[in-house]
Amino acid sequence: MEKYLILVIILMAITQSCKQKDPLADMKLPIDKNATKEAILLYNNLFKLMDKGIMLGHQDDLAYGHAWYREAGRSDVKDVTGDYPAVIGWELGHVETGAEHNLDSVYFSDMKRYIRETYNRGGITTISWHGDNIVTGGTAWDCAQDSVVRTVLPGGLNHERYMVWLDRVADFFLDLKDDNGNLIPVVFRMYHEHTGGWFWWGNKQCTPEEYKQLWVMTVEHLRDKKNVHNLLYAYSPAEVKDEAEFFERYPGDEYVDMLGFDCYLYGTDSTAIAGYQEAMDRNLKIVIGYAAKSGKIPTIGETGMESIPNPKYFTEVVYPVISKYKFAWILFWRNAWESDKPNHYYAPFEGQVSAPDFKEFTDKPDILMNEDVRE
Ligand code: BMA
Repeated sequence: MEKYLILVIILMAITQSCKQKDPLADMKLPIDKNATKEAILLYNNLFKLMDKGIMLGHQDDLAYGHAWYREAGRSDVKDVTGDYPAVIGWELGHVETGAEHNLDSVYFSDMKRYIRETYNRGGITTISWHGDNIVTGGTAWDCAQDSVVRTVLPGGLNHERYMVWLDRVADFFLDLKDDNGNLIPVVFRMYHEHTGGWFWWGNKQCTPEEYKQLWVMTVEHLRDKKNVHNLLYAYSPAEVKDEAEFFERYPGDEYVDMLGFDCYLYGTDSTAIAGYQEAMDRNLKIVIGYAAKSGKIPTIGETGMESIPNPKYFTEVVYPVISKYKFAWILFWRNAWESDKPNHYYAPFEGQVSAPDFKEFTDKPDILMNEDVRE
């Protein structure tokens, strides 16, 4: 009897330790049911972090800043605040053509290294893609035609060639390895701002059905054909007027992990500010409302004010709106190198008029920087 009891206790202990060994058992799964362990952890961590605050993101943060290019360890955000952003955005445009660097002169080999550095520091990577127009060979903004999307869909004239482009995109993701050789999980925010008409995948360039097919085809190609399992997929239209517009081209819950929108402040007067705050508020409500219903993660895909002439933009324009909500991150657009585009920056650098305000903004307990999300 005693022996039997001991055996039962040992068995119970083994069962318990097996349970403890599988941290993924109770976790939510992203749309990719074969997602890597690291992608599942990232996905679940994003839900958890929303209780802690809103992560600060910055595009191209480690590659260059307003007054520098390719300096190891440097970041305009870090220069001003003492810490890196929690989220760093990168841009894939031109990877599809096999180029060595993207359309903003960031080498893909450097980008992979920056992504690894970010991952090692506990930060998060999100990736956009201004892919070229495959029909004309022009840029993503070459959108005079209304047939590009149609021709890359199955059966279309450019379908096979476009699959080669997607293969190159897949190869990039499959080459994101950590120090142990495991794939680094990242967010892919593809075919963004499609509710506007300025990209070849925009709302004047294809029908809602064609856009949805483009999205589904891309997910299925990367995930199912190329076995890319380290991605979360983010849907991020330009700011919309209402839910109907947000969802007119939505590919469906089975194809999207995160919901966001892009929204910029143009102008310095009070009418422009009020309009921006109203648009941010309206879009946050739509995204957060639907994310709660469908189990998705809400974000702000892109925002900012070019050149930040308003010295209180961060604490008085942005913060009062965003602090009312819980969502994963707010990403400010890139700080172009001054000899390239001198006025094109969205986070301050040292000495810039909004730098003290940005520091105050990032010091708020509910705005999360890299150190705040490090495990
Ligand atoms: C745009 C601008 C461009 C840039 C593109 C892709 O919004 O910043 O200068 O080439 O994004 O990063």
